[in-house]
Amino acid sequence: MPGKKTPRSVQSSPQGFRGKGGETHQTAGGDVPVLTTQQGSPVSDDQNSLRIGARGPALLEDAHFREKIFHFDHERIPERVVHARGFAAHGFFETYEPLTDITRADIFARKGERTPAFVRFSTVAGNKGSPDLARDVRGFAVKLYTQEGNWDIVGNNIPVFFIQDPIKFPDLIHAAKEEPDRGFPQAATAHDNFWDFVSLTPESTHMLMWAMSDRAIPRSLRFMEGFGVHTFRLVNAEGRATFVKFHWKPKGGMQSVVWNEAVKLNGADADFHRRDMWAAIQSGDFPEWELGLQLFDEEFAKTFAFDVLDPTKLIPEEQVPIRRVGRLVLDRVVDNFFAETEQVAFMTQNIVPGVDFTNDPLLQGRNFSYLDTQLKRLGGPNFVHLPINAPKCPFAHFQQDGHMAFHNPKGRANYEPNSWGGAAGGPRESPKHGFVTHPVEESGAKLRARPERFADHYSQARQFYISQTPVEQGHIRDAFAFELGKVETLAIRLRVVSHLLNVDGALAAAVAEKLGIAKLPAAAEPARPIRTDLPPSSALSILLNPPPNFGGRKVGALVTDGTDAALLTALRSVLEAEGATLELVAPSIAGIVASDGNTIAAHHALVAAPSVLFDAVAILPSTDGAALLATMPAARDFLADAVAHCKFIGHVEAAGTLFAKIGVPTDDGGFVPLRGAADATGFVVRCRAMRFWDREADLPPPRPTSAGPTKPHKKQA
Ligand code: HDD
Repeated sequence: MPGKKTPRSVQSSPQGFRGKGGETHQTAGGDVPVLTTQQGSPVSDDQNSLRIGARGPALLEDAHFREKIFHFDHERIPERVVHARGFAAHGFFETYEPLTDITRADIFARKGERTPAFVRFSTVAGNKGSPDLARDVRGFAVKLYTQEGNWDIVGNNIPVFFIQDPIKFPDLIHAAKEEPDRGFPQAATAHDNFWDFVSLTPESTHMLMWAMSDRAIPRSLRFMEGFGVHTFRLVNAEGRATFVKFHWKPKGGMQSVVWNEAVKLNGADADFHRRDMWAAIQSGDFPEWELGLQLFDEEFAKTFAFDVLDPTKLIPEEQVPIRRVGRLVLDRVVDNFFAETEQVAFMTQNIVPGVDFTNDPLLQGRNFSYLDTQLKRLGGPNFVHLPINAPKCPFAHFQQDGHMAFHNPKGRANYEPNSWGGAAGGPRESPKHGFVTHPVEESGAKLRARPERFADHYSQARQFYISQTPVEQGHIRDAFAFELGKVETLAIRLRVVSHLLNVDGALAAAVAEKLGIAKLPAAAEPARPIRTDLPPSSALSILLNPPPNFGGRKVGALVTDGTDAALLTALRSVLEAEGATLELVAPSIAGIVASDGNTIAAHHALVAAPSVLFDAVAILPSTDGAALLATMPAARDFLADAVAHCKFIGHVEAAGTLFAKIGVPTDDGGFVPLRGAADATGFVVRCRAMRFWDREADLPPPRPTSAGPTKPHKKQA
């Protein structure tokens, strides 16, 4: 007899494995279904493969083992070549008012109509397992399952892009991702190849300003804007076209972290953004954005200072105001990450009647690229048969067969025209309802060239910079210094500074100083005169557009045995009323015994919950608790980081000994005394400002906005 068998463990089987009526074959006991092979054959032993004798050779006839390992070996599909790391959720788009005067798009036809949506957020450069808080552009891809087909707005959280021509996309991405000889750095542009490429590509300058700004380190995917980037067209039933740029405006306002915080968050919780999104949706605090349209006509396009087909330029909101036309709400997490988030196939070419492209060369190139990538990743031409990619409206065509064909038409007609007549003849084209390309007149020579008006690479970079608050400008300066500090080749660092000189002289000088560059290089030769008359646009700043309140944010309360129970209750209820949450961080995960003798469970053990996880902190120990915390290095880090990251710090008097021991000066306005339950409201009101920026030490004095780019220095020999 072979050796004793290990006990059989039977897992619940997904619905797809059940019999026709949803009933299971047999049950292993209770309601637990019997484990089967993919072919449905019941399995008796899933612990031991088939062999001759307990110590003998394995047998090839073990079909269950073969199938199980075969399937496992093929579980991975290629990750996206860019935007590999992502997180997605379901929701809906709700139309505020009919827009039939502007577009015949069905989604905008009826007030209050809800269209199912699926949104995937991503970073660009990192691999699938990279951390969430990499300094990077965030993808913001929206699939709208409209009644007239799927419409994908495949955008980013930055309204411009690095390059103007799609032929440079492989170069850009090669340069940004890990260097090919060493395979690092991952999910980071702070390396020579990236800065070499972008410094040789001056059209990147505007986007670099955004990428080095706090936009590239959002606090939450919920608190960032989204942009369609390109100029598109909306076309109404009469065939009249209007240019449009798409914007997603977060209802919870914009918010970012600081770089030092991002670095620490990546260690504390590499899944910070996905966990945040998951938790918000699961708690019913549904993330929401409004769709904004910037609508303009040919006349505006002709008079605008830049070419509206140039994806390295934006149109300031002050020049073309944003009209809010609906809201996007994410209210359901996925059932299965692979089936939905990994297999979703966004494609810029997915547009619907009433929407059309423009000649933006980058957009045209993207329209070509996205179909290719789906074929590679999803393995065949039938990826639209996957539930996440399939339209939710009726569809009918004569495309057939191919790998994994799920929707197979019945009947004889698989071509047209045919003479089978009626329903037997299958679908027919509809000149009335079908998509009609806007009939733009085009003429010209075949050539490889860029429009002259694309050549101003610095004016809007400068406009972006002067639109930032001094705090934000300081962050941009530090980000350039950090990234270039990782660049080993001096010539590359100097080349970047030579471009910054065309953006803002003080910025270039500050970055150069931080890099120890004693003599500024000559400014790069601009291809077009740099405009210094573009006024600041407050819409470009995060801090000039503060969130409406502290809703959706989180306070971490450092508590110990003896913590004031009444204060804790008051704080929790004020935060709840604000739409925010309170999480308790205690010396041990077992929790605390509060001042009223009740045991309260902790959300986190102090060692596992640095203050970077929270938007603000409350230091609420008892006197004895403060003495205990003073002995704990994690408490010191908790507090020191909260101070360094300019967070509001509510505190009881007993926390004073802890502050003194740790050496934290508490006299700035970011420390809010909590003398009792009555002070809870005041603390939360202060938190609405999100950060106490005055604490940031070496801010440069606010500069007049009229400061122009530094004159080109004499060329060095
Ligand atoms: Fe792209 C993915 C956004 C330029 C080629 N892109 C991808 C995703 C987003 C963007 C959000 C991830 C979609 C998802 O979540 O699955 N891409 C942009 C934006 C661009 C841009 C806003 C400039 C305005 N992309 C761009 C160019 C090309 C591509 C110029 C090629 C010529 N992008 C791709 C791709 C990807 C992709 C290789 C990789 C995975 C995928 O498509 O599905 O085809």
